Amino acid sequence: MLQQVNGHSSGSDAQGRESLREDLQEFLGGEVPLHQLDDLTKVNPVTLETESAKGTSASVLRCLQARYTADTFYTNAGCTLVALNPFKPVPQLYSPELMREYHAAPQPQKLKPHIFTVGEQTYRNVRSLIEPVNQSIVVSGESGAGKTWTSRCLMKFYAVVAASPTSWESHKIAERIEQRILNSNPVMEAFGNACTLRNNNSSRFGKFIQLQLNRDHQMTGAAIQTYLLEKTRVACQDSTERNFHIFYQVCTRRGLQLPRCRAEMAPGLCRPRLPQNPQLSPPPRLPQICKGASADERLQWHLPEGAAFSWLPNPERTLEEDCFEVTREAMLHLGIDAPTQNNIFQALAGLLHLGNIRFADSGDEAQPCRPMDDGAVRTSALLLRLPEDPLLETLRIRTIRAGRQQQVFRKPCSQAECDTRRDCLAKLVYARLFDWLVSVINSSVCADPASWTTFIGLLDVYGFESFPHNSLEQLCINYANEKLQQHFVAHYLRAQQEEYAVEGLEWSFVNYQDNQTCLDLIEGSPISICSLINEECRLNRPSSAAQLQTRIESALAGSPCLGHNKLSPEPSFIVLHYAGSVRYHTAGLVEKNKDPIPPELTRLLQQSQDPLLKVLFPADPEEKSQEEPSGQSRAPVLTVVSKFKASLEQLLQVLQATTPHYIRCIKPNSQGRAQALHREEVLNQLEACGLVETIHISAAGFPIRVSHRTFVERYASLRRLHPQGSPHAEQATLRALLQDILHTLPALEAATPAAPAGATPAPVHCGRTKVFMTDATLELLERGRAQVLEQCARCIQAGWRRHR
Ligand code: AOV
Ligand code: MG
Repeated sequence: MLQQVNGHSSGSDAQGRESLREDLQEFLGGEVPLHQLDDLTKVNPVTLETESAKGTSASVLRCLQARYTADTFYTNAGCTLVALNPFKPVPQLYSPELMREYHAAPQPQKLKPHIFTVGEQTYRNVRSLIEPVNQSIVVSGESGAGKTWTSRCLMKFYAVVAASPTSWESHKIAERIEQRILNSNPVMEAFGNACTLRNNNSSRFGKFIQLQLNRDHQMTGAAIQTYLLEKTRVACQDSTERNFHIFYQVCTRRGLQLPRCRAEMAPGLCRPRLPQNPQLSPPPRLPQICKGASADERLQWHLPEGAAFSWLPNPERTLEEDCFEVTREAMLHLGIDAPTQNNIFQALAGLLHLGNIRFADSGDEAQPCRPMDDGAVRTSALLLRLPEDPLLETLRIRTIRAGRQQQVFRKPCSQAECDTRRDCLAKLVYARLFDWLVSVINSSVCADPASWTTFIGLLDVYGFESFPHNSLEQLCINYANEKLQQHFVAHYLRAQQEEYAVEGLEWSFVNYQDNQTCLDLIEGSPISICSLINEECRLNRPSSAAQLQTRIESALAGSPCLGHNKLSPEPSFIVLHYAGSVRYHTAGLVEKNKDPIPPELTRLLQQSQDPLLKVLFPADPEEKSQEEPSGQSRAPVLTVVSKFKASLEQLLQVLQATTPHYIRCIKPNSQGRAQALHREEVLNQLEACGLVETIHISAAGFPIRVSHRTFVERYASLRRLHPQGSPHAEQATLRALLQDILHTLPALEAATPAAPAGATPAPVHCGRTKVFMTDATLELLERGRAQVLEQCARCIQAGWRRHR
């Protein structure tokens, strides 16, 4: 430990250690003896809430910094767990042994703060009386903070602690459900993640995974719901970013060294293929080198070495996420066989070639644009198994219906329109492919509805982001983060305070930061940013980016969350989000929100001879008339924003029907460097997410609340341990019974071996309709109950023996 602290200090060892001590002293408000330093930084006897009374952002920051310096990445902060991104492999923190240790601990909260504490607490809640029984873990934090990593680790945790023992009997590895569920990660990340300025492995879609548990609380399946994939990335990438990982994978990094952490992510790769007893099997050998596509495959997909693709920026930059073999193995385990995979990769190669199609203006409005490279058209048609001429025709010529007779007109597109149609075709194929993959994964991992009773939901969405250029994608992403922040505020801060007041509990109110004003600005009615963008789509009028900016700024001028937009060379508006201010550019916003799909494109894809595209684009059941009006259908078209809003609302409904647990991921620095904590950046994140208020409230709060009746029903038996009070349970009132049970608490506590002398009594409060308590009190009651049940079982056994 001493070495670690020394090793991390930048100046001389003694100096670094001394400054750490000073920080801690300031934080704790007292002298810290050197010998305690190790304890403080390593074991974390100081959870943040013990300091709540004097806790400020600065003191919280100091505590986190001291812990980070000592390689302690998790810290309790009231009802949330703060997770600092180590930005380096820490394999010992995520070993199955450690998972089992947290799972077996009588009181996991007493162990070092960890995501496994949250995982275990959540799991125990499923088995306890607390309503609602279904649980969710909401992992939040800005882009690159570690949300996806955390939710992946939690999935592994449940795969270990909630594994169903019976599935070992099966003879095929693919039948182990936990492994299959874990295999969904590399596949979804290959197709849905990409390297951005903020994160090399940035999630470009939101994910809510429901881990389904049976009556014995074993994982029997899962259901994955995804949210708004950033499909524009297929056809348009910032020059400093990349396309989705899968495109780089098919182009193959042969011989890519597979880092250990990546290898662990691929359960299929790391496990022996034959069923073996987990206790007896030798540790799996990890592959050292990642295999790419074979020369034959590359030939078949027309991806020769060194080929340049305009939709594949920065191909020279190899990431650990580029391992094709991991994706293929995982797909295989999910039931996507080699021929189907081959088909998928061929289609992806077809999209890459599609991206190389360039058009030159014909110089005559009546003449369609000329493709600059016939090879690209030919190859993409070949790989997508589309007829070449209709492909070219669809990209270059728009069909319009007009007049009373609905006459069909064919209008050559401008060069820019051709580009848009090409991009649209790629987005259409990729988005359908992604959705199809999700449905295939779901059908592979989803349990029969009769076989599960409860679930634990894990939410991992794209984190808050602000780039030099932000568009509709960022607006939606940040809107989702605002919604989640509100859920957090509503759930923990407001609900807790309000309920205390209703139940007549003493409470000193804390001011909390509400983000309703910002949400009103984004989604409120009648006028908000969303409604104004939707309105532009509905009116379908030509309007410039500058006009949209003016409309937003004048209609919403009264909102305190609309920033002052000065010195902007491009039309834009500024939103002051809870996590920081973001400038959104208005150019292209309306078009992106409309997301028009020319019907000719869909019809073209329906002509494909490719078995996969045939599934993705089935022919219309009843063949409609040949041509449809382009762009102006009669039914109100749902905009991207409206669809996203509806799906978010659905998600929040699901979350609201569960008991939520929160993990706040914090990014110690924006460069992704290990052992570097930038105070300013961390402070911003702490303040933005209202962490200090959370600590205040949770420290004095009682997170467990149970109705009087449920409480009495569950714990009435405790009165047997320490009989007193109302002798005739049947006649006693609910209140009296309740009091009797509560009276057993001191005795229960005294009987706890671990209870230190003079410990404060277990905190519990009896409100008007509910009993309020802390996790510790719940544990105490549950232990007492288990003791009584055991005594009863012994009595019954003894009586039974006597009767024989
Ligand atoms: P995110 O999910 O929060 O961003 P990730 O979970 O992808 O962020 O984390 C970013 C990177 O940080 C990972 O690829 C790892 O390299 C590293 N990392 C995170 N947590 C750990 C950990 N516990 N141990 C070691 N390395 C870690 V985004 O998806 O961009 O919002 O949209
Ligand atoms: Mg992520």
